[in-house]
Amino acid sequence: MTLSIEIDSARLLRRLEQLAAISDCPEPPPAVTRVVFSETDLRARAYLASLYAECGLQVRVDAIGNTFARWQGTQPELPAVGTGSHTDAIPHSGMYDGTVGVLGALESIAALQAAGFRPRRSIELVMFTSEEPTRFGVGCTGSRLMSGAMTMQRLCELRDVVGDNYDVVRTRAGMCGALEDVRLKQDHFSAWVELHIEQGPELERSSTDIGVVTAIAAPATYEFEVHGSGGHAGAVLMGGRRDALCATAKIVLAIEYLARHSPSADLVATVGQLQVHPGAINSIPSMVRFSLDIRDIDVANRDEVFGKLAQWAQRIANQRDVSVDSKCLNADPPATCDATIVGVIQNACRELGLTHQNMISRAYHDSLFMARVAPTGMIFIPCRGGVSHRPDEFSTLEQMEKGVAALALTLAELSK
Ligand code: HGY
Ligand code: MN
Ligand code: MN
Repeated sequence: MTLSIEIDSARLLRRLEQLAAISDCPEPPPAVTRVVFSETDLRARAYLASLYAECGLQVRVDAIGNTFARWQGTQPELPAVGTGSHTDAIPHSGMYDGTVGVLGALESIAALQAAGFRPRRSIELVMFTSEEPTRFGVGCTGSRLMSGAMTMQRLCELRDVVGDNYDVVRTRAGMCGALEDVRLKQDHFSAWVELHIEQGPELERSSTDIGVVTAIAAPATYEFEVHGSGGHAGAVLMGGRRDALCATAKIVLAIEYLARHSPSADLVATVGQLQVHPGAINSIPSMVRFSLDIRDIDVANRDEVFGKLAQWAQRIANQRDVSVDSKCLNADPPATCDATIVGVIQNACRELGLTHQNMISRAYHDSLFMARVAPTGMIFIPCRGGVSHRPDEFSTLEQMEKGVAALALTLAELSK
């Protein structure tokens, strides 16, 4: 049966804008800040709950806030087809990252309902808790716990910037229930598909409508600490200093050098956070803590480059008579998308007359972990200039409409 899919993209945009207005960012939308378990995050969740009800979806929220909005199929006992993404947003970011995959999936479901489609397998729209690492230093805690990629013990070791542990923060935010119940049964989903903006320039460059993701890069996050001796900025002459910040500066440039000269062009390394102690104008830095986000589609190369940069860091520390330590927060393998799901997405594009190309995802997503519990695929839409994690992140209504339609036909095929 050829489904005639009508996407209400004006409603999608309206909802994206309403969600973007629920933000802690001092700048107005489209700049967005929405950190997990903040009061703003809870307001966004309440807004989304009102939308799920409009589609007649049955909603379940697990112990850490992963939200499952279910369109019951005619055979509800069968493993469901899953789709969705996240709505938390890093500080000063954009209004499309993650949200297109949640509100777009809602539009896909509404279009299928309007077209008279009845799924045999239930379709579950998932809004993951905490895809971004902003608060706890590790991303995708919702899908990690769901897929078993992270243990409850490890989750409860995570601390936020004020030192509160994850379990305390989630309980205070009103998330209740046993953490052990977050883990999905192995056959909970028969298939998983996430719609997301590309967060890169390839689709726009090749003027292609849809990116069919074949693999998701392997992310790793480390925390470095450099310790020197500090002291008075006026009294300690240059020769007698063990300046933690100057040593760190050399280490950060070494990281950039090694990433730029890596054998694999897919290797990327970023120092995004850096704290200086004591942080006084007239005191020599005695300790610097900084983050390292390092990724590659080739996990062996990622780990080899990390090993090299740890050696270089030690050498710089020795030369400067300071100490350097690093702690791994996460080091995940890449994920390969399921060939059958890739084929279903490609067929949906063909049926809709959409141009499409296979590609890898350099950003990570909850699908990186959902691939451990279900055959997984991702649908990318172009974003202007490839920009993301910035307020000027943007996709056109037409680009979103094509992505939502491709998702709708994909969900129909997987759930029929
Ligand atoms: O960092 C990422 O790749 C994702 O946007 N959280
Ligand atoms: Mn993001
Ligand atoms: Mn995202």
